[in-house]
Amino acid sequence: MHRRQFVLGALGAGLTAGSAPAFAQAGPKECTRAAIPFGAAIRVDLLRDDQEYRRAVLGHCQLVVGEGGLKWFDLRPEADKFVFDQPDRLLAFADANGMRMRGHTLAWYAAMPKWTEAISTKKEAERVLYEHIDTVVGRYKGRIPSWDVVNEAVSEDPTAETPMRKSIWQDLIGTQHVELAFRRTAAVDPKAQLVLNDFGFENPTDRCRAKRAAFLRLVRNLKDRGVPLHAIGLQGHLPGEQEIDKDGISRLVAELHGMGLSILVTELDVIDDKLPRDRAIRDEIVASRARAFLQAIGDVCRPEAVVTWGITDQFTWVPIWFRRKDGDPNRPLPLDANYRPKPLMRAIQEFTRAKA
Ligand code: 9MR
Repeated sequence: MHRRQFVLGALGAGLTAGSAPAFAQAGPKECTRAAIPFGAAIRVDLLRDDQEYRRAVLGHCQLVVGEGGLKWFDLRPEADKFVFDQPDRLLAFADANGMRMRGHTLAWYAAMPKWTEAISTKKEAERVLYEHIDTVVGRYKGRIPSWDVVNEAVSEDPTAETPMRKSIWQDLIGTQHVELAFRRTAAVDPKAQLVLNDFGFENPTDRCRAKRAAFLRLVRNLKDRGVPLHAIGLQGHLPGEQEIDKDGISRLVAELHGMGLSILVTELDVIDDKLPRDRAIRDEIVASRARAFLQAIGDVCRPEAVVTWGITDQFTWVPIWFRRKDGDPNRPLPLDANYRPKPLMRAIQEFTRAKA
């Protein structure tokens, strides 16, 4: 048997790799009971250089998103130069294997190239943002069906006076940059699903409560103004040591669903720097956090996709910021460093499979 079929068969996934998901623009009338597409953030060089990695992606994923590649500092090393090599290769891989690729991201505070620091007026910021959206979304029109148009626009610690995060866009254009980015993207690719993506919603803390409230205010305002916003990306970088606020998440999803928005889980992983060293115990806690988070969403309306931010513990952003003090490698993802499925993978499979 082909390894890919074997992996899928063994894990009993509801969807085969290669059955490409569609992305909704209008909000779901009914919440789906069908199998939910699973995907992961990809480092495209590894697809070429690491056969085990490639097989894992082929075996498990129905959709992919570049962990980098479409970020400004990758795409635009200089003001007048676009480098499409990484996203072109990832899209070719997705197309060749019947997967869908999501686009991440068009307007973000981070991963900006140095030259953008010289942008100093609202007019110039708008011009450069529009040029970016026209060029990038235009290039992939009809081929990248879902975009994280704006990423992490709301502050990590929002107050009534300062709900938005500092960024080149916020500083020069103001909160209106969100609306401008969505409208421009819709004008370039009217069929694409346009997503507002953010994190930090899921714990029973004042900070998360404030984040949910500020996020909802922004979304409501966008919807009231008729902005073409179709879905919300809940990233799901879950702090392993904290409980999931199931009511808080369910209420957030109910409000968003009530506004006709679809939900996607876009960057799931569990940050394990403060969890016990024992790997078996740690893996169970990681899985249980993800299960609680997914369940809190699914109890209201099952998400359109579940995407983890990487597929194997061997390649993850987590140690950049959350390296463990005891030196043991982080274990935030569904497959361990040797590509063996962990309890997190089983939790995701149970959640994503079709409901009777
Ligand atoms: O995992 C990504 C890492 O490789 C990049 O260096 C970093 C900066 O571009 O971004 C990381 O991905 C982030 C994502 O784009 C947005 N949400 C938080 C992710 C983890 O930091």
